[in-house]
Order: sequence, then C-alpha cells, then structure tokens
Amino acid sequence: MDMKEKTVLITGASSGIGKACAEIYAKNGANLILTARQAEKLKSLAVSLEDKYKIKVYDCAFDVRDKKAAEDFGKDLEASSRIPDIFINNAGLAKGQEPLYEGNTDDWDVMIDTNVKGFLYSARAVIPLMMKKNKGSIINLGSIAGRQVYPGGNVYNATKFAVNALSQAMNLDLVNTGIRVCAIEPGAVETEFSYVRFAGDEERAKNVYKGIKPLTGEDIAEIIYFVTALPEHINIQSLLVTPTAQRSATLFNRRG
Ligand code: 8X3
Repeated sequence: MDMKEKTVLITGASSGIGKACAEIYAKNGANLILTARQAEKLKSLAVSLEDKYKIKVYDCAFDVRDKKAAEDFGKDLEASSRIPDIFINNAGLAKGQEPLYEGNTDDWDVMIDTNVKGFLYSARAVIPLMMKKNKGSIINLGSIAGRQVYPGGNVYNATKFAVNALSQAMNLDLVNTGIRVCAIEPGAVETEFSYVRFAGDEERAKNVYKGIKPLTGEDIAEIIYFVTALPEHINIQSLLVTPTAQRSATLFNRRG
C-alpha cells in the first residue's frame, strides 16, 4: 500500500508508541493528524516531521478526556475535509500498581477517563468520518494487560480489558464497511510508560525492564505499519506482542 496518499491520525502522538508511529508514517510519505495534550511538544514534533520528510502535519492539542474537545475535533476535521485513512487510537496510560484496597482513586479516574472514556470519545469523533470513505484501518492500543490480570494491575487491567472488548465490538459494528480494526496488545515496551506509572520514580521504572531486552516504541510502530499496509481484504483483528524474554504478563527470563 502506498502511504504517500494516506492521512494518518494518531492520538497520544507526542511520546512513546504514538511518536514512533508518527515518525514511521512520516518517513513513508503519509500526511499526519497528530493530537496530544501538550501543545508545545506536539507543535515542535509536527514542525520537525514536516521539515524532515516534506509532508503535511495538522496538529491539534486537546485532552481526550474532554468530551466536548473530542467532539469539536471531529467537527473541525470534517469541516476542513481531513478524513483519516488510518486511525491510531493510542492515548493511554497507567498510574500506580497498588493492590485494589490501597489504590489511589484519583489515579483510577485518570486511567478510566483516558483509556476507556477518552478512547471512546476519540472513536466516536473519528469513525463517522472514516465511514464516508467506507474503508481504512483502525489500530487500537490495547495491552497484554487486557488479556491477563497481574498483581496490582487491577484498574489498569480493567481499562485494557475494556479496550479489548471495544475493539471486538468495533469489528462487529463495522462489518458492513471496509474499515478493519486491529487491537495491538504489547507486553513490556520501554517508553515513558513506567515513569508515568510510578510517578517519576526512575529506579522503579527501570526495574520493570531489568535483565531483559524490552520492546521499543519503534518495534511496535513497525508492527502497526505492517498491519495497516497489508492488502485491504486482510484484517488482523488482534496481535499480542511481547519481548522474547517475556511469555506472559508476569513470566520473564531476567538474565541481567
Ligand atoms: C503495558 C504492559 O505489562 O505493564 O500495557 O501492563 S504492562
């Protein structure tokens, strides 16, 4: 598939897997629509990708938790005829890993509001636009945490189980269209993920990847690119991806 004619929309585009996706599609000549919370960070990414790859980037900073902002974003895209061919519903995060009975309820709100409600608001705003073309690819960022619960994962697990369910639901609801839906479900990917989860505790974050060769955001971006570049009649509905040193949510071969 030639990406040069395609428009790729990425939420949570300013860091981690989202940023790596922006880079790989830009490198292959796609035009981008990028969203994230931090306007300045997003703008500087947009400008650098435009310069480097001579593509068009439309950046729109908003918080996916804000229902009205997500609705306005959809209207803005429609009014300016920016219809995505590929939609990477990526914005999400983990906060904390305490047992449920000690959990921070503010952290729960942030995870549920971002990973479930923000995911849904984004989908509700963008999918109707894609239906105008009646084809395209949706990539939902799930997690191994959406297939297997692990100690302290509780609410984060629940949000990623929701993403898993909603990806399946999207495939059913879009059966009469050419829009295909894939849940990418990574295990250990070394990005800012664990720093955010452990509120900037570097040592705790580093320990997550200790003694293993983790996946990188670029690894996942390559897989996402592959899935969306396949011929239109192929729909990979889900992909569980781990480092070779990880075989379940909790089983690692830590040599280091
Ligand atoms: C990220 C992977 O195992 O930390 O979703 O939940 S894990």
